[in-house]
Amino acid sequence: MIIIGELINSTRSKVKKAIEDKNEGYIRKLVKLQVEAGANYLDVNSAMTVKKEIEDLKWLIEVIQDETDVKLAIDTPAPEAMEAGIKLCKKPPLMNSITNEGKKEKLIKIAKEYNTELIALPLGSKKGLPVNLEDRLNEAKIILGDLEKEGINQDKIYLDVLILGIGSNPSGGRTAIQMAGECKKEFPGIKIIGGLSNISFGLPDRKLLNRVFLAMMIEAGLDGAIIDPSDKDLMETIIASEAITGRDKYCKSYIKYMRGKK
Ligand code: THG
Repeated sequence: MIIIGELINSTRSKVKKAIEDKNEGYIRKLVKLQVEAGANYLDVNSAMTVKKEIEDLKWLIEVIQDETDVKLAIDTPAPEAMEAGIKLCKKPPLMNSITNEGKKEKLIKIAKEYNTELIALPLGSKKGLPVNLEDRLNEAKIILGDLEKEGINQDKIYLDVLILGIGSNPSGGRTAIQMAGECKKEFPGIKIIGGLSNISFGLPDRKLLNRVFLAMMIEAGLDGAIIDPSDKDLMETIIASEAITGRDKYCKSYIKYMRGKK
């Protein structure tokens, strides 16, 4: 499973405050925590400080890269911020994300220019979020079609299934699970990912919901997840799910992990 650490996000109030206070120590702590827990990418988002998004994003990227070589995922819908961020990255980052909204062309141009990986988020060709499976698959086909037309290699593309909170969207869980299964079949060369913690917005015991959902998504075919890697129960759920679904052949990783714990 490809792990994208979600903790450095300005929608989290402590992170927003750390950005405002230029509290490097707090950001460095979040970097270490996620890298030591096994993150393959670190998501970076400063969009909550809208007016200063670019300036804050640059500051975050400098602080993070001073602490780790792990690749970044730049989490912004704004092409200007995306490009400014990419320019600072020592390794080509993962663009998070490109949708079917108006900024698509600009963002695809940036992806080509800097040869980055990218997350395609299936929404935006029509008003409102694609709540049902059919609309969501349609959005995915449109964006993947455009990326192909532009000559972007499949191995650069991560398709996000779009995960909506079950607190406000009763079908959010099942639609995401079905979407993962369908996309795995329809777009076999493309990695399927999702922002797992979205599922539990506003609900109690979020970690329980997150890890049960993650187990189901792994069975459906998920290749990567935007999660909090410092949640040990969640990481163990991944290891167990990979063993159960046969991705971890003869449970080698599972056994190694459990031996290491003793
Ligand atoms: N797909 C893609 N990118 C994404 C998402 C996605 N980026 C953002 C998000 N979804 C994934 N990251 C988070 C980060 C934080 C939370 C959830 C997902 C979260 N935050 C608390 C909340 O909103 O309740 C913050 C509380 C606080 O500290 O103030 O749950 O789906 N491509």
